[in-house]
Amino acid sequence: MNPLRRRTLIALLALGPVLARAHTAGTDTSGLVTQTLSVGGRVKVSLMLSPDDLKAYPVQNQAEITVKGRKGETLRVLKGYSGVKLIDLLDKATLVAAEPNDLKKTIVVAIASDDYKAVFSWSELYNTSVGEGVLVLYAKDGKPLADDEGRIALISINDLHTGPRHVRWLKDIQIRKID
Ligand SMILES: Nc1nc2c(c(=O)[nH]1)N[C@H]1C(S)=C(S)[C@@H](COP(=O)(O)O)O[C@H]1N2
Ligand SMILES: [Mo]
Repeated sequence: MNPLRRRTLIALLALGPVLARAHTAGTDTSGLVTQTLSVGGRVKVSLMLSPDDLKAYPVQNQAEITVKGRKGETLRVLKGYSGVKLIDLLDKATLVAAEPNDLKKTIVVAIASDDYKAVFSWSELYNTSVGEGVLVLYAKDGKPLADDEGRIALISINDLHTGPRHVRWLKDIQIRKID
């Protein structure tokens, strides 16, 4: 291989991890930012919500949320966030349950614009203390969320490790029923 091609190859290899971590601070994530959140699937009324629309629901102010990674390490501390409970949005959309046991088979998928997904079960949301702490975030210190998180994000604050279900650039909430 000639030296030039070799240098190009090395440069590209060096860039790999940078591209893989494109969502981290300092990189341009403006292309991933979502301006609206849809709620659809097994609901009576589909919703399309902007951050302003979310203000119509009871506000949940969180002084401090610690985002923890898989090993329990603190990834970051979110301060001064405002959001709404996911279950308040689901109640507005009204889940479809044709048969009494349908809800126990129902799952709620939070989908981001980079196709990152996190799953909740209906039982977890409505029949455990986790549900109360699943928040759709839309403001920090009263201002819109920054590009590295998007205008709308979701977090499950009662999780042991809050990182994995901190869904940045939240785009869609899909309600599905398993077989
Ligand atoms: N949209 C989106 N959200 C995401 C991810 C992602 O790749 N895309 N990674 C998740 C993972 S695995 C972790 S640990 C946390 C870490 O980032 P944070 O400190 O910004 O929460 O973000 C989560 N949210
Ligand atoms: Mo993670």
